[in-house]
Amino acid sequence: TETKEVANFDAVVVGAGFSGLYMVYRLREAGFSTRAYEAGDGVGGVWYWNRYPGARCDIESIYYNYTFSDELLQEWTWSSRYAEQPEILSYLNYVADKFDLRRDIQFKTRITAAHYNETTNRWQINMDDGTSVSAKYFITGVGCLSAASIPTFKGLDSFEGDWYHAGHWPHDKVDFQGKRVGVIGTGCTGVQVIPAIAQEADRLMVFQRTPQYSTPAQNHPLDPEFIRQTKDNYSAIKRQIRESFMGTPYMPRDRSVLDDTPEERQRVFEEAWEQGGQALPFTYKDLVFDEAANETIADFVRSKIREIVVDPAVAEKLMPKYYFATKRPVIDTNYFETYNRENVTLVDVRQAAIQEITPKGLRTSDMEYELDILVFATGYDAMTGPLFKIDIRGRDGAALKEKWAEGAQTRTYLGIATAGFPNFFMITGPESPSVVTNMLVSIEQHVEWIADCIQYMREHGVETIEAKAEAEEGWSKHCREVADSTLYTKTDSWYTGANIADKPLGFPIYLGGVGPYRQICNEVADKGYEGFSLISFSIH
Ligand code: NA7
Repeated sequence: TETKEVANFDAVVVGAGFSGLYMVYRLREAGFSTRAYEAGDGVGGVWYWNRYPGARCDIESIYYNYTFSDELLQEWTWSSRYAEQPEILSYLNYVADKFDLRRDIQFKTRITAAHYNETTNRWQINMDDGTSVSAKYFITGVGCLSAASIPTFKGLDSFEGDWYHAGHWPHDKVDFQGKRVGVIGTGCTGVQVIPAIAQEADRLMVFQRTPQYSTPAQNHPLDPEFIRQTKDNYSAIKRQIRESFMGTPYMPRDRSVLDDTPEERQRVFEEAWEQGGQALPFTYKDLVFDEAANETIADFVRSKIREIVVDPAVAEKLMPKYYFATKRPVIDTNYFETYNRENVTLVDVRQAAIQEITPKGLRTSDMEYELDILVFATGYDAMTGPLFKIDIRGRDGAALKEKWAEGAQTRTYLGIATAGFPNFFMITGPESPSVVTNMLVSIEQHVEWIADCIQYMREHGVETIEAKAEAEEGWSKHCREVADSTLYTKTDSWYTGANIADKPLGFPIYLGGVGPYRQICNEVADKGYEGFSLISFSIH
């Protein structure tokens, strides 16, 4: 189809979630013409789309917000320890209003392609409405978990009931009353949606393939005194979370689990269980490095599941076997308790696999289950998935997708840039620490680093910046080495790409922590963007 070029910008940003909104703000403040394109009809990104019942953040709300504006920090107050999706979405709308961001965002428009033009040194960006714009900088804020994965089950088209993927939930409330509901998947999403649906539906069938470790969120309303203290001390807290491993003020205790007696361990684990949230993985320093250390905590969680779940046969089906915390640790409210409800059935689809979706429901190799509603909590094509939905082409028309298909899953420099793609920046890209951390800390750091870089280029008359092939090779190798020193790479998950058929396996996440990572990025910038080629205007 013919495209019509309508405008030129300094920068085009993909998405109006946490990343895109802040990128627009920073670039506008710095005086660059910027336009963000967003497929949804409102701001929020994943928090706009994930409206399923029970959707909640797994990072404590008080640290899951922007920190760039003191005024904003003081004005906004979260209601509970872990914020629910509607509250997070209200926050994002509040931010968009406060900083008048919507005027630089075009909603209901999806970017379909971005091609680098080597003659003009500009990006040509095409939209799904047939229009096209050009920009000097192309910046993606597409999120890491925004490309929904729906397994290709035979017969889904024939299903006579309603079906939804959790990440594309309808805006109108789904009514589960009196319905027979099936949920496929017991990852973080399944663990949140299952207890919520169980309270409403007539019957709930959970189709579980891999049992999950999940520990109590111990969610509660926030105490006004705690809020006041936190707000009063936010600059110190901010420093702490920026220097931390995970982007929260918590650090793993500097002690090996194997140095404690079994009784002492039990006491420490119990205490962390009561504290809830992400306390358990932080009880000892070696839990994700050493198999024997990991087994102690894995055993503890399994014993808790046996305690909670009344029917021993159901409890046995729920026993997780992978290394604890080598998938993103899941926290819940009444997840295992839900299996004690009379209206809930756990179906082990590892033992009898799902064969097809039928007009009336779902058939496993040994049974047919009649369903009115089917919910896919089947996850995402993480990290690269959202980028690959756009046809991104750099020098010589080379596609990003093809570049990253060769041998390794990804190759980036710092998770921000990739060789062959000048003036292209990824916010929370593959091989950055983002997805294993508090995304907000990673997002702010990336946005600020990118905005500073673009300002540096303006000040120094630099036309293009591009990662050097050897720099990205070094970074990808470093990421892999750090990952290989842990147990993470020994578990199949969306981290490794094992959850998506035909996806090359890898480990495209930097596990060195947000603090050390920030230092590395700052050093690169301080050395005049070491590892990048900077090409200036040539005046003849
Ligand atoms: P996850 O963590 O990838 O979980 C997806 C779940 O769906 C998981 O239990 C999968 O089982 C299951 N699944 C996927 N495909 C199938 C098929 N074909 N049959 C049966 N079961 C299947 O995604 P979430 O959305 O829960 O969470 C993603 C992240 O979002 C989360 O970590 C937070 O950071 C936010 P499997 O384990 O593959 O056997």
